[in-house]
Amino acid sequence: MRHPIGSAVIELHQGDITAEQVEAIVNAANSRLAGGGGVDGAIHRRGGPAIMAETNAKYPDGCPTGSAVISTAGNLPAKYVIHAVGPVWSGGNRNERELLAGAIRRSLELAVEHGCRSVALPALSCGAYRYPLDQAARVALSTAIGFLREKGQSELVRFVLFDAGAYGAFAAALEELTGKK
Ligand code: AR6
Repeated sequence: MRHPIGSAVIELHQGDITAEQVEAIVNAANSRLAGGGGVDGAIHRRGGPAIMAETNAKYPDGCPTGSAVISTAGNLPAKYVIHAVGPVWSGGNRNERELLAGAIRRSLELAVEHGCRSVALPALSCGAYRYPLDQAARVALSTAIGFLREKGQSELVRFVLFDAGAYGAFAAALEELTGKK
């Protein structure tokens, strides 16, 4: 699924984010940048030790929840990995929405600051961190749409969803937000 926003495009793909041929891929990291399972595990496994070596050296204090930092992509096809730290879902009254939007916005800013014209993001916070998919999809997509409308650059923002359930939730949210079937 594809939706133009000015001269930019938002795309939804189902698949494994580590295989994406884009300039930057976003990792679903934790605030210690310590590695883990899910997207994080797959990125470090396929990207190799260069990624962790760089984040340890550059960001010894980790990255706050709601923000992101950037590193090499090691052996992955992308040029950069952007390590975004989404919130753990704890019912919706702990600023989860703002923190998720912040992590996504900072990721998109870092991509632009590093000259990337294409970036792929996973469904941040929707795995181990248990953010409800439908709500996360609306937050993620409205943040990306808002960013692209403001920045107005020709860019590709691709959400890469691992399974049909996540793809369906993002597709429904994109239709709802853009008023398009
Ligand atoms: N490509 C695309 N999406 C994937 C992939 C993949 N290879 N693998 C899983 N997903 P998660 P979080 C989906 O748990 O919730 C880690 O331990 C998955 O189905 O990766 O932000 C970190 O170290 C789900 O929809 O990230 C942190 O401690 C989505 O990606 C913590 O988990 C996000 O799931 C972060 O948790």
